[in-house]
Amino acid sequence: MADKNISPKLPQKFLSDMETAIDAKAMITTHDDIAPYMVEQRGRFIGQTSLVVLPKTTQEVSDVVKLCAEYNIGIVPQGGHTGLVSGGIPFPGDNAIVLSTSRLNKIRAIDPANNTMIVEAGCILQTIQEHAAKHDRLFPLSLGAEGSCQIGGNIATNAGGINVIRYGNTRQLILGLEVVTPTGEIWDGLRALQKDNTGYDLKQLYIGSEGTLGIITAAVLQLFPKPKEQQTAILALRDLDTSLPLLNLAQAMLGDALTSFELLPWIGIDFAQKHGQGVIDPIEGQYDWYILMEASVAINHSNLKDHFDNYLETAFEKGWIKDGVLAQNKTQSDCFWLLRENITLCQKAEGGSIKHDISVPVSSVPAFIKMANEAVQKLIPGIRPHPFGHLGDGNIHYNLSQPINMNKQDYLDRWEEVNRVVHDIVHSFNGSISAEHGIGRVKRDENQHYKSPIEIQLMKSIKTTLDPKGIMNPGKLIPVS
Ligand code: 2HG
Ligand code: ZN
Repeated sequence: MADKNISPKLPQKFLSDMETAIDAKAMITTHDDIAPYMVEQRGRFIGQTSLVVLPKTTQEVSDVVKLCAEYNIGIVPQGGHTGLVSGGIPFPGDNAIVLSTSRLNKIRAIDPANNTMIVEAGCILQTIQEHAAKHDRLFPLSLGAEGSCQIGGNIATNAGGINVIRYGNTRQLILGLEVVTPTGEIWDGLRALQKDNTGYDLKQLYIGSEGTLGIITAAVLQLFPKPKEQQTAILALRDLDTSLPLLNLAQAMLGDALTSFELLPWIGIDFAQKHGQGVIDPIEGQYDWYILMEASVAINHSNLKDHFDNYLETAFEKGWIKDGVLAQNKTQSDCFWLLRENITLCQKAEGGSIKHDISVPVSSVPAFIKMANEAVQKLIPGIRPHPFGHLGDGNIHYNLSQPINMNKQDYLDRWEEVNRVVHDIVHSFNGSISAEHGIGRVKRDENQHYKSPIEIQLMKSIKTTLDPKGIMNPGKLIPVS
């Protein structure tokens, strides 16, 4: 039942109609119970709403949306709440409710012969990976938050992760979608087809639309044969410039088997060792740059290890790497990935961190890093660049830890100014200011700044055509005035 914490902005009639549309138990209305849905990952913003609904079926989602459309109330879809751009919370003044997909969490079907699986939006990514594995299949989307992020959110944000070099972004892993439109209609596009050339590819419009065009309620996922053999290594680089020839050599000597090629800086390894739990740096000594790479094949007796050994030997001979460790077993490779995970997690422990999730052509990554490092040092002497991430995709998390003795808030107050300097450099490489985290609210204005007027205009016309009342995730991705 609605209680006194309901904001006066939500009409009483709307709330009682909502109770008819979905079970009252699926409505969260008290301040304390709403609070966890309002705190976003990075803790930069606190959302505000007086209602969170948790529908259990697509029909219930449709009923909720119809009601919101009738009363002109905004809807912010929220999945596992692991997003990094404040796309999943309503901002004060948005007059929006939150629709959590958490209870929409059935695996509807798996068809191993077709290499597909149909899942609902609220399924946890790791649950999906495990279910596919039970059927000797791989769902290759993999990222740090996989234990709690939901596939609906992954699709809505076109998530990337550590296997993109081999399998592509989420966009490449989806064959069909079920979507509730902003008028509450249900579009059943759950087709499990490899070929479907029947006009505009609507699913691709929804993928990456960050909840601004409708609510994804289910999806057909593309599965792959499960890898039978895997090799993981950490390499210490001679310098940043050798990262590119090393990548190209891996592509030449390991071919399609290459699944991850991640850049790690010493500062990240240092933070991870200082603040992480159970983190081990497998390489003795200290180098400025490292690569964590993995290769896998889906057949037995593939000689992958021999190919990998040859690769490492060649890299040594050329002088591109100074040291390298090949994981001897699964425990050791898990250890390498734990280090990688802690590079993400341990930035927090070193004070303020100004973030960028950029991409440039792979061949420009070293030049970008050098140019950006120089520019930010000039802007804030003592700033500690912490660039890491998916080098194989040209996607670097160009994060900047605060100078050691600077006040954290004074540093964070310079967020936009620093972003502009870094993004101008990204732009000069014809890169992207959001490679895999999306735009949300955090990068909305910055996105407008860099995209051409025609691109913005096309995006706006799509938004206003599909969501004329502007109720879907208001204020995110693209502002419509
Ligand atoms: C990763 O690759 C994530 O670990 C998070 O995308 C990156 O901390 C970040 O900015
Ligand atoms: Zn990443």
